[in-house]
Amino acid sequence: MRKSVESQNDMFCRFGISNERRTIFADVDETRMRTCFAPTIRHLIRVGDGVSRFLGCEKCGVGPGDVHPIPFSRMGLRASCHLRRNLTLVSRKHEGGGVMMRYHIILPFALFGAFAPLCAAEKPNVVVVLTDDLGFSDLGCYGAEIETPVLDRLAANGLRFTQFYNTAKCHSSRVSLLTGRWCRQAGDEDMDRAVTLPEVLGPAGYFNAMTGKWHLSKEPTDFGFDRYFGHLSGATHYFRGNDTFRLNGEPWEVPDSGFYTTIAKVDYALDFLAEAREEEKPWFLYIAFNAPHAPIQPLKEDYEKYKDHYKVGWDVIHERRIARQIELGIFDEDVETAPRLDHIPAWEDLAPELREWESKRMAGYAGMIDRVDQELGRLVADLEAAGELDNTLIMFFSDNGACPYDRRNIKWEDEPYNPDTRWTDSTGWAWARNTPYRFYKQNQFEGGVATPAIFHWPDGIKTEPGALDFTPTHLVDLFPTILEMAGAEAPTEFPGRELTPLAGVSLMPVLSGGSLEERPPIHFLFNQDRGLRDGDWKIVSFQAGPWELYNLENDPAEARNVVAEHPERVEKMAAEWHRMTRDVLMAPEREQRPVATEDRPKIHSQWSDYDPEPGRHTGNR
Ligand SMILES: [Ca+2]
Repeated sequence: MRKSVESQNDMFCRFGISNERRTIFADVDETRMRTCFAPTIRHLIRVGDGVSRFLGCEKCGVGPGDVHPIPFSRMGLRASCHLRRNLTLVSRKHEGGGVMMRYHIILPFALFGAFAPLCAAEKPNVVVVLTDDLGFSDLGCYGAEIETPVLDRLAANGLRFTQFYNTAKCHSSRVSLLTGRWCRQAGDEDMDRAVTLPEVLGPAGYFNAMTGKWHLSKEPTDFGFDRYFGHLSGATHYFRGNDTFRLNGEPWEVPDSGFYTTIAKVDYALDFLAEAREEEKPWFLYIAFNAPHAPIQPLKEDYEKYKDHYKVGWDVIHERRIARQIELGIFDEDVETAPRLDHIPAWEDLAPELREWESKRMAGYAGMIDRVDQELGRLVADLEAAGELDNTLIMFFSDNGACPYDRRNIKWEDEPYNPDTRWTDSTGWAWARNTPYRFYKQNQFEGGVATPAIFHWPDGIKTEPGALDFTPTHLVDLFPTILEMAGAEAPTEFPGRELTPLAGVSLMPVLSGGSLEERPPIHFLFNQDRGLRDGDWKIVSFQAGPWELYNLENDPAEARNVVAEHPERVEKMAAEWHRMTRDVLMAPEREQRPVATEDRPKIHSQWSDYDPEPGRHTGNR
C-alpha cells in the first residue's frame, strides 16, 4: 500500500506503509525533500572534506546532481523529526581511501498527518553489550585509568549498579543473560529448558540482531535472532579471525587484511539496525565483544596510547583504582580491600625484564578496552542521529572477572599489535583489574562474579542521572526486565523444550526509582566453584574447599571471613545452595558433592608463575 502526500514545499513526496521499506533522501535544511521506494537499494554517499555527496539511486534513477551536498559531522546528519526518528548515517566500510556511508531518513511527522499513528506507539529498543573477561574496575566510571569516555557518559546520564553479578565464566553468563535462568537450569549450552530473549521478543514485534561471540550450541539464528554476524567460538584471533565466523547462518570468510574483530562487530551491528529501521520495528541488539579476552591483540594506535602507562606496576594501579572508586562513591572511604595474595609478587620484586613485559601486557588490555569504547561511540552516534538514543535501553556488562590464566610461554620481546603475537593473560594484572576484589574468572568470589553494569535509557530510567544503585542483581534479571519493558509475556511452553521457571526478577522497579520487593537468593556455580548471595550475606567456596562467609554490606571485598562466628547461618545457606543446585538447577551429581572440611591452598596450575626457573620465560605453573 502506498500513499502520496504533498510536502510543505510542493516537492514530490510519497509514504510507504505496511511492510514496504522506504528510503528517502534529502538535504538537511528540509527545503527540498524527495522520496523513492527502493526496497533493496541503498543510497550511497561519499564523505570527504566535511561534505557528503550523494551518489544516486540506481533504482529510481536519481543522480548526484539532484540533491545538494550534505554537511557531515561525526555525530551524523540531523533533521528535525517529531518522532525522534531522523537521518541516520551508517559507516559501511573503508573503500578507496574514503568512507562509504549509507543513510536513511524517516520523514518527519508533519508530512504524514493521518499516517502518523502507525509509527507513534514506539516500543523501546534494547542494546545489551557484553564484554569478555573485563575486570570490575576496567572502565573509567568504575575506577580505571583506561579512557572510556563513551561508557562514562552513558553512566553519567544513566544508572550504574555496584553489585551486579555474572556467572564468572563465558558461556554460563551468556546462557543466563539470554534465558533469565541459571546456566544448568536452562539446559546449559543447549538451552533446551528455556526460551531466549529473541524467541520472545520476535513474536512481540521486535527485530532481533546479534554480533560477536556466541559460544553456545548451534547458532544465534537457531535461537530467534533474525540477523547474526560473529564467531561461534569462545575466542578468536583479533586480526585473522577463525573458521567459525558466520553471517546470518552462512560461513563468512575473514578478509586477508584490514580486519579487526571489535570494529567488524559494530560495522555489522549498524547494518542490522538500518534494516530494523527499514522494517519499522523496535529492535533488540546483542553485541558480544570478545575483547579484552586473550589473545592480547590491540590495534597499534590503541596500544601506543598506553605503552608507558603501566610501568608503575600493579600495586600502584590497584591503589589508584580504589581511590577513584571511593571518589566515585562506589565504595565507602573505609572500605577494606582485598590484599594482594601470596601467588602474586610485589611489583618491585619482579625482575626488570618481567616488569617491562608485564607493563606491555597491561597496555595491551587497555588498548583493547579503549577500542571497545571507541566502537560503542559509533553505535551511540548512530542511535543519536536516528533519534533513538532516548528511547533505547542500553546495558553494559562483562561476562566474568579478569582472567588469570597464563597458558603458554611467549616471546615477550614481541609487540602485541603484531598479528603473530598471541599473549595470554596475566594473573598479577587480573588482581589489579578486579580491584578491590580478589580471585578471578571462574572463582565465585567477587573478583570472578562482579561486573560493571551501566544502564542508559533517558525515556525510561527515573533515577537521578549518574545514580548508583547498590541492590544485588544478576544477569538472570535481564530477561524479565526486558520483557516487562517490551510488554511481552514469558511463555510457559515452547515446542521441543521443557521450560523451567525464571530465576531472575525484573529490575524495572529499580529503574523507576524504587526498589525490588523481593530478591531471591543468587546462586553461583561453575564446576566446583560455588557461592550463594542472600541479602547482605554470601557464602563462597573455592573449588569445593570449605565454605567461607562474608557480610558484603560492611565488607564488600570479602576481606574478613566470619564463618566461625555464624555457624548456623552458614549451615542454613549451604543447605539452600544444595537444595537449589539439586532441585532448581538440576546440576550433575559431581557438582552437588559436599565441600571439603579441611582448608587447602587456593592456587591454580594455570595462574602466572612469577618465579620461573632460570632461563625459562614465565608462563603457567
Ligand atoms: Ca569471558
